[in-house]
Amino acid sequence: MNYIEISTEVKEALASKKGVVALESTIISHGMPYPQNLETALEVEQVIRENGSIPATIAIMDGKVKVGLSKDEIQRMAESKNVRKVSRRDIAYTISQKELGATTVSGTMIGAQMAGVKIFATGGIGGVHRDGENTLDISADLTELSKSNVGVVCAGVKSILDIGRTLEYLETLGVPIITYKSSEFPAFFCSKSGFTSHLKADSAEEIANMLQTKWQMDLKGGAVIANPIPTEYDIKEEIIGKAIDDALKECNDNGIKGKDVTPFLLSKIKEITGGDSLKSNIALVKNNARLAANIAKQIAQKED
Ligand code: PSU
Ligand code: MN
Repeated sequence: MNYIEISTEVKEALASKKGVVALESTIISHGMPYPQNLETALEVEQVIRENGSIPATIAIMDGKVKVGLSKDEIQRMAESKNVRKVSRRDIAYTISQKELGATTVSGTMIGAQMAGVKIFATGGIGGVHRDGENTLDISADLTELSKSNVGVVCAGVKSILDIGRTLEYLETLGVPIITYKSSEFPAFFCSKSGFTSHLKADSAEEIANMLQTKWQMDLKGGAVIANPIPTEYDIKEEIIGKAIDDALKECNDNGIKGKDVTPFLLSKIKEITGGDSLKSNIALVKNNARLAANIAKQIAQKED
């Protein structure tokens, strides 16, 4: 197929049954400010290597889905202005126009599936927005999780979203939600959300077993693998709750809509918390990369 380019390193890793972990590029282009976006993207790749797997950052460049960006390409994603935020609906347009595109969780899952990468690490997934029952603002990440066979390791769902409705929606779509070493679903900046996770796993191996069983049974789609933020980076609910409420109010007052909502809220919350939210965000992404690298290794070893 002409529309995908897999780096030599990633191709070799897949062929030699090494673990491979997909990484998204929206977190680089739209989720974090420069230069922390660049530093984090490179450090996260390093964490994956240290844990015995190979990173595959995914983006849309030069009319192709690129799987496994070079350092220069990551830098391009971190520095470029006007990068299109690409979810499933935007992929064909971005490729045919040869635009630069940063893939969201949904876009990255599609690239990973095309390349045969089964595990993906990120910070947080999109979900049902607050007031989503009226606006119908529900992230394409959720439907993608029911379509593409990729396990997504994340720190849960931010309370900028309606966590309860997000979990209900995932249940309707048949997407397993499995929390690592906790029976409570995490809320990104907080290790606890007040919502029970219907599944729990105590090791990377248990998670790998569940995913492989699902795919061997041809039960399509991925899974949410929720990894609570390390406790030392946990932000207190009263602090983050107020920051989120203020950011949401400003978002409404400014009439921000659609795909601009999530990046706007992330940057406002960073401003309101004086950068603490960004520190936590970076720590949790690395923590997710570590778990994802271990799951990817287990899956690769068990494949025949
Ligand atoms: N949540 C974060 N950081 C992010 C995103 C979500 O904490 O960078 C990004 C991811 O790429 C996710 C996307 O797939 O936002 C969801 O956007 P939307 O709500 O427009 O579907
Ligand atoms: Mn949306």
